[in-house]
Amino acid sequence: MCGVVGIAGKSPVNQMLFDALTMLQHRGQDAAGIVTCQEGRLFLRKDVGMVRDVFHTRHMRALQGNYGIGHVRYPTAGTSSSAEAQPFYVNSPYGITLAHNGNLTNAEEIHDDLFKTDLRHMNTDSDSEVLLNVLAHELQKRGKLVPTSEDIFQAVTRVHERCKGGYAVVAMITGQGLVGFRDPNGIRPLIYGSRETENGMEYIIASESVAITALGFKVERDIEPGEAVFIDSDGNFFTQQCAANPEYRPCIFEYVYFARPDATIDGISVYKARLKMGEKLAQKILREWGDEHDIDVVIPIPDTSRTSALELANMLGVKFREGFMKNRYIGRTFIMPGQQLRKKSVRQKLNPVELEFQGKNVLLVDDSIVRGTTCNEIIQMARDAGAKKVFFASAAPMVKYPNVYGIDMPAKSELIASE
Ligand code: PIN
Repeated sequence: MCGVVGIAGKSPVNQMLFDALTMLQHRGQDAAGIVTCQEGRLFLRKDVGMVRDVFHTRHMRALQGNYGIGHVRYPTAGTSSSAEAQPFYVNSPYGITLAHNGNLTNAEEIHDDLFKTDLRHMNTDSDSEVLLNVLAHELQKRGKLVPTSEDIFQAVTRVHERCKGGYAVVAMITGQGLVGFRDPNGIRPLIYGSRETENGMEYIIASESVAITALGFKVERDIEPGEAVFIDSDGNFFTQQCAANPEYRPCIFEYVYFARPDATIDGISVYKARLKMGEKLAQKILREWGDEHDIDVVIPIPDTSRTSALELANMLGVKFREGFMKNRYIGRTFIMPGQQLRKKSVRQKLNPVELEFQGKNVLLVDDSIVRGTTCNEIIQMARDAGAKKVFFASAAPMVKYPNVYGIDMPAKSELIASE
């Protein structure tokens, strides 16, 4: 998963983009990048690392201009180099830069087409570079010196026809404007906001509403599945539905653990969704075990599951206790590649408060169970801390099939619920 942001401003956007990426840091801690545009010149800084480590004062100073886009990346197979950090750039037509969150499921096929029929070279294995080249090719075909909003929307329509999968995209067309669009199923989130300044209206497009509100912009609304928005270089705002058959099919993992709880996606509060997951889980426990259950205490696996575990405990009328303390200086475990590393990092990340376990029947709640490896480790930790019985529950439903739309997930055979 990744985080994207784009700002069409009336004053320099470097600090705003930095702040927005910091608000989206939870979506990817592997690499970060910003590109800005001033008088037809692009200024780019991207590298592996967290936002605060990638952008030093000298980089920030160099990121000049009132328009720009940014990206935070989380690692998936084959993306660990700084060359694959985003935004990506293609020089023709106009000079286009693009930041993408999601995953194309037909990237290989398009990659071949782009070379054979469109004679386009790609320098990485990233599907985002494929997406950028499709957009560039479709804009080029229109052959305009200055593209109109109609040209841009037509090009996005062609992107929807050619690209399959999940994508939320922000792109900057040098000297022409800022574009944002979402796949026809709205799999990945994208939302925009605005604010009035003394120089005129400014616009922001971002993966999550938190990046909009924290910067003092007003949330306008989510970009619809298949819709594109375009803000031209004068700050005029255009929008159009570009998909033939848009159909809303969002990714549940945004609500389960990906997005920040204070975000609202497609009108649904992530926090509220997590409370509801806790409520559903409580109903299931009561349905299957009745009031006779012997749970003494509900303990969340921090951080994401807290909201669900709290509501679950309330509904069961059982104590909610913080039994695991988290080392906040260690990154999110699911973004760490390799089983061994993941296992080690669980022990480094979570430490039990023993008195909450000693002699008790504990119900541990995580946001989801994917491979089931970290929960084994956590169950062992609870036993070692002196728990009498350990129950383990997942706030999310069983994960039976891999998610191919941009969530880092193992093959079906590695999913504990696959059988
Ligand atoms: C927690 C994210 N969450 C923790 C991701 C582990 C499943 N795992 C999915 C649980 S947080 S496993 O957002 O990083 O805080 O079942 O694959 O072992």
